[in-house]
Amino acid sequence: MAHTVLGNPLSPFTRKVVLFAYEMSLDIHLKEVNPYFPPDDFAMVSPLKRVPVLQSGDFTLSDSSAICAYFNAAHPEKATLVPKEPKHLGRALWIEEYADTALFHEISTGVFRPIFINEMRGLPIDSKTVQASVAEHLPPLLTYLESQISGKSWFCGNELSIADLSVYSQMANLRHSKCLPDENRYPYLMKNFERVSSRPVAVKLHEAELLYLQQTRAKLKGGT
Ligand SMILES: N[C@@H](CCC(=O)N[C@@H](CS)C(=O)NCC(=O)O)C(=O)O
Repeated sequence: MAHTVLGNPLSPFTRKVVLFAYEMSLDIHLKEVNPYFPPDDFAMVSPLKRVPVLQSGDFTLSDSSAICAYFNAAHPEKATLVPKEPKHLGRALWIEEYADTALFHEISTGVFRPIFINEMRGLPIDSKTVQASVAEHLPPLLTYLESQISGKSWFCGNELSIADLSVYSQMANLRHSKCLPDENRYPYLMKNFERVSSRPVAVKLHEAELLYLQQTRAKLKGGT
């Protein structure tokens, strides 16, 4: 069955769900919704008015973690991204939570919004906020993540999991902002980022995001 994901290409939570589905080779279609200017009836499908939202036939589900858990349970034959070993499972869900809360908050308020949301609103980049985030607020979070992957290729066990996809999905907005962390300071974390980035599904999605950014900027310039 084809799944429709309502979301935005630059939303890290949408990115997580799309990557998760692509890695599972699920048939999904992204339908663009801007959560800051949502359609009138959006609360009917997303009670918190957030993206992503999954629509599969008459089944609707909000929240990236819930959607990934659903995909995983609905397709047991392809369920490799959520570890089964109890400690790996616990750690994967913890790293996902850390990325979804602490990392999201800092990247969103400290970097992404001061650059891109300002740009969309015709405002100058808030470089002071970006600099403070990159120099002071992000490093402790990145240092923690580095400590969790140090000496390893993947966050949990010896394979790609939802933990890697969750961290990547947040950090991809640092790449769009040209603020990726220094690989000498966070060697294992940045190698993990590169490892996920180079997966065919991530390359495909990144190219689509760059195109989306280009088109959005062209529309802004054209005043449409
Ligand atoms: N816990 C949610 C968070 C989703 C979320 O915060 N999405 C943002 C976009 S990245 C959003 O829709 N924000 C709109 C708002 O907060 O009004 C998830 O994992 O899906």
